[in-house]
Amino acid sequence: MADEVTLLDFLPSMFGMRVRIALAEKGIKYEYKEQDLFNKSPLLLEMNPVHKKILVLIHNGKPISESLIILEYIDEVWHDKAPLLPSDPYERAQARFWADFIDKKVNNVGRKVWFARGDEEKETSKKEFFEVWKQMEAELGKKPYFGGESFGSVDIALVVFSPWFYTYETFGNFSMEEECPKIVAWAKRCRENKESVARSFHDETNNYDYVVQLKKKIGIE
Ligand code: GS8
Repeated sequence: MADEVTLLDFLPSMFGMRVRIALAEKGIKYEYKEQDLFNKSPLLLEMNPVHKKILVLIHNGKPISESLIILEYIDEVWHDKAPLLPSDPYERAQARFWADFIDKKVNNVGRKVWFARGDEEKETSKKEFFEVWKQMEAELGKKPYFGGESFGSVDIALVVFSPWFYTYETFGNFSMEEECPKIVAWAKRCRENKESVARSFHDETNNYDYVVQLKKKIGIE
């Protein structure tokens, strides 16, 4: 039986982008169903009754949630094509450690930059933001990719934040290139060398507009 794969997704989502990249790396065809997060569909509520969030991968009728878990699921199910996680148990554990760090830290510090009010809060959010990104830069070191010579799961987990650099820079009034040049060069490398990244990279000004709208909706601006 051919695999039936459906994504309940939301185009600007970095979490959605992770899974779109992984599916493209593996060459898996899927049906894309854009979701309205302000008016959730009965299908989304049925498929992710716990968190009620995108994204959800539905594989042959069975739902899986949480982007990093989905990434590993994809790697395990389609293990014969383009491995995403290292096969060595220690390296696998390290890759999971960094993906977890990205989920716990990178997203949060970025949101703080978007939502910071007043000079003091803006300054603190910028400081926290670069503490985390410089940590990622140190982990990258001299390697071309977080996965070493090849693009892997940590690259996927992190590169999805790069279409948001423009939004971070605009709200934070700073330059990623000046503070983290190796990260900017790595993101460019991923986009230039990986069609899976280039194809799922969405318009940076749209992302900015999305955050402007979001701030209005939640009454921050
Ligand atoms: C995050 C999903 C998420 O935040 C993952 O898949 O990795 N840890 C999860 N989804 C957001 C949209 S992307 O910012 C969402 O669905 N929000 C709707 C809501 O919170 O009601």
